Amino acid sequence: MILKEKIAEQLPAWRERYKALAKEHAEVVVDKVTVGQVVGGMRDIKSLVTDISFVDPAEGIRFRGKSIPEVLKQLPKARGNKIPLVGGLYYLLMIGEVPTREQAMLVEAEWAARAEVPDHVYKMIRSMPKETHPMTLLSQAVLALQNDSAFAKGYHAGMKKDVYWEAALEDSLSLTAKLPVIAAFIYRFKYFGETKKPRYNAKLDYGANFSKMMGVADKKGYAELSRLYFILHSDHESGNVSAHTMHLVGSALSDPFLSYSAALNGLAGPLHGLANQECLGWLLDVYKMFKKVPSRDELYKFAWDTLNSGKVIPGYGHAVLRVPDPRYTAQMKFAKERFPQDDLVQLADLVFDVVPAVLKEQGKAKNPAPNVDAISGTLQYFYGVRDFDFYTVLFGVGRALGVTPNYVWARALGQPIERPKSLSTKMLEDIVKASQAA
Ligand code: CMX
Repeated sequence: MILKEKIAEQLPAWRERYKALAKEHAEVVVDKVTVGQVVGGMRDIKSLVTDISFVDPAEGIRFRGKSIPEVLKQLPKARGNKIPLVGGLYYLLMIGEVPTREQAMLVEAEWAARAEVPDHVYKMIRSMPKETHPMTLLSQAVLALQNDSAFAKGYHAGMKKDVYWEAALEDSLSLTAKLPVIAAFIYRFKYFGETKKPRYNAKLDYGANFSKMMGVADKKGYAELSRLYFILHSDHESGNVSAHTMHLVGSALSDPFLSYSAALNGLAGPLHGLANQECLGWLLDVYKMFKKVPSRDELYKFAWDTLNSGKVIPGYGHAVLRVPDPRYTAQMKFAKERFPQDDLVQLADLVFDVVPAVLKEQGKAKNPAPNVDAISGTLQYFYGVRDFDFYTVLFGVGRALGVTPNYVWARALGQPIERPKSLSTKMLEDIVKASQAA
């Protein structure tokens, strides 16, 4: 299998580098940690290692060193498409090289071979109460896949540590292959009452399959959007809640299914992945209130009313980024190239003009610029996917593409169980007193 061969080729050199850091340079100081960071969500503490992606506060995400525009330009595309194959992105994240079209297609074929979802997963979803949140269904479905985990089986059969990554890769391919099928089933089942299993067509790529299984009207347009969406949502370093959860749970040698189900539960939080359902809700509230795209002054007042009522403006701000998120920019470009006249796209554009100024005036948000969620729901809405609570499920399909390469490499490099140290409030106060006395 292409990914296995390529990782095996690279592994000895990576292991040497990693071992040297752990054994020979363990005492070198990386950073200092302040009280503000300890009580402030560990913001910016440099304590995770990943070579898959890096978020530059002034530039945004780079996947294996490549910016979003570079990724979208350089990764191979299927004939007649403008957005790259998702299989190419997975290859890039796993291997660190831009694949040929043929290599990307080999990854697509690995997915097609593993896309069948066991019956008990469908049964489990069908048996849940109708009002269950789709993220709950997705997370449960991933857990339900766990009994087939090659990693769990291998571990209990005495698998050697230096081949953990091979079983992790097998599970990662199986998980990422099944996620779009499960997501599409949840969509058709929850909102349309359909119970039949979606069928993955080995002749179509990941994006086209997802579009077909979702049953949207414009299959070609939605396939392009799906490719873009999954690529953009794949990875954002290791410190965000979903990626960090995957890393943390995986560090206990929980298999990729157990770890990703946990990650999805973090993604379901309103300050993380759930924000994309709230963003579109806010835009639609604006639109309903004015019954059209409002004037700048009207929008300015609406934004202030939101802040004055104690709410945040969803889709704006970021824990790390200090510029407009390039994932926002790429999606806005997609919308403007394809449906610039759409009222919600125009409204989202106006929000981009008005809201950063409002947030600056308010003076709280460190970054008044849009993040990935400020536009992603608008694009789904255009193609007829209008059940907001489903949007985080889409994020859940995409995020697996980034966190599973991290999982595979964490096992390949033998990363240890994570265990930061805790302090009591009194201990922190004593540290403050001692620093004041000094
Ligand atoms: N609207 C109103 N206030 C905002 C704001 C926004 N969009 N963004 C930040 N602020 C406020 C914070 O609530 C905080 O206020 P308090 O001091 O009263 O608690 C203050 O500005 C400072 O926050 P920050 O350091 O700039 O931002 P954080 O790192 O604490 O939080 C985020 C980042 C994304 C949670 C925050 O900007 C937010 O709530 N944005 C809206 C929700 C959203 O879009 N989430 C999607 C995140 C995307 C992702 O997960 O990838």
